[in-house]
Amino acid sequence: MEAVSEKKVQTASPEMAEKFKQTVHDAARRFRQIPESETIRYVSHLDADGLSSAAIIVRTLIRENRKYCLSIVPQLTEEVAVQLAAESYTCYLFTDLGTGQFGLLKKHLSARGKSVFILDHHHIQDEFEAEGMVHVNPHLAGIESSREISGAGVSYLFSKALDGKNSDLAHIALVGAIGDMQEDRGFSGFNREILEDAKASGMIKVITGLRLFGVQTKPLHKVLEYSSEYPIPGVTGSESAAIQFLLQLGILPKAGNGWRKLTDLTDEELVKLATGVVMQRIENKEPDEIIGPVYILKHEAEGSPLRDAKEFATLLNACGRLDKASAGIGACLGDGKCREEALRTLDDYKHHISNSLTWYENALKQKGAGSGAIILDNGVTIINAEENVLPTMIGTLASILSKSRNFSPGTFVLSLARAEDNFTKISMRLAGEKSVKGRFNLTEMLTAIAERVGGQAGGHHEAAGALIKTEKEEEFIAIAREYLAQRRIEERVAS
Ligand SMILES: [Mn+2]
Repeated sequence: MEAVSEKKVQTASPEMAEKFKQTVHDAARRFRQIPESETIRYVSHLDADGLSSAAIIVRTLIRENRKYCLSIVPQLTEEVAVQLAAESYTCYLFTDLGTGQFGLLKKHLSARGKSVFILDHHHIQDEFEAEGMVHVNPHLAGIESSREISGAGVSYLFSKALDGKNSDLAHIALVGAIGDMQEDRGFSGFNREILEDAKASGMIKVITGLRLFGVQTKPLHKVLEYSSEYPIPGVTGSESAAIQFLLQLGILPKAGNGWRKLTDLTDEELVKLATGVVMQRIENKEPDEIIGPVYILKHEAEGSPLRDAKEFATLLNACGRLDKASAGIGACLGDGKCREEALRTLDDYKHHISNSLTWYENALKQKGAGSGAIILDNGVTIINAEENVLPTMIGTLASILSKSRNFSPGTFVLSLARAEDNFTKISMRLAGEKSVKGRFNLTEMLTAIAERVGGQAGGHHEAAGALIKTEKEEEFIAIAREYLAQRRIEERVAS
């Protein structure tokens, strides 16, 4: 198994790509004009993409002999912008955020004579250009696809424009893109170009195999049991069925006293397994979509969660959400101590996930449908976890639930949890296949709802987040129920 199937994907026209690259090079040119004596005030986003961006930029700044001061934030709120403005720095750099807060940065930083660099890929807002502000974003060149480049990808192109030697950081940009769910059985657009750089620098190896999560770390039968992205009928969801399935294929799930991992299988067994899995999925529309490219970080140890780029992205997510951002950044850059801490954080993260799922199941059982904590309308689920789930984990909970079989395709999943300073964090996802998801722009929808209670939203087509005042929760929920019910009616009429 070697060749990776090329997928037909919508990509930017050569003119758009050229235009975007020009803005990257202009940004690098203007960045070089900053005197070396200046300390760069650098802010990045807390998710896997934001931390990957930070790893790339930190390494770049060190190589450029630049002093910097880094903060990782979950959201770039007005409070954060005000705090930053009060600091004595004159040059600010933002990655994987800033586009959605362009107006805020203009008002608080640029208006005070500070120079601002934004390297981002989120949707542009009404305000996107100003004197003294350097704004790099593919959308500004008309590139609308959310799969072509991540925040880390934009950071990487900027880094490479500063110095070609930085092409050895390309693999980190791919981890960021995977974290932002841009990989879909292959990369497209700039991401594909970045993949070529990563292969050329020897950091990444692409193999064709079963696209199962946890192959480096979990026992094989567990990996099959938990294959929720590509379910295997009669196998996924049951540990005993997974073991039985392996035995039927003539693959021993155990070696001695220990469970075997996918990485322990012989080539012959791998073929048997791949064939068996595809046959088991034969009723599915695309039974073989479970086979595709797998990205191996060659310099990481076999059996480590850091070796599979997808697992690495999860590890970064864990670090960001559990306040260990610097461990995640260090792990990207190969620091031993950071690696260990990041791996411990990944274990903690798994506990947090299982705790929040337990909370959800109990809340469902105890109070039933229609209670304050969980509202199950037709096609709309609203979960208000209040203080029971960390605000940084509420998006993960919504994602997991939206992928579970308990929600019919097209169900909107909204989850709320209390954050600091009387704010409530909201996450929005949509259950169902990609084809269902393509019909809605969740960020647009959540923005419409949140703005009616004075809140702020951002994100992507398929995953959106918002922040509102906690006192507005009830009002928000009422508006959301009405708005989403209406959208479902319109959708039914249109389709
Ligand atoms: Mn991003």
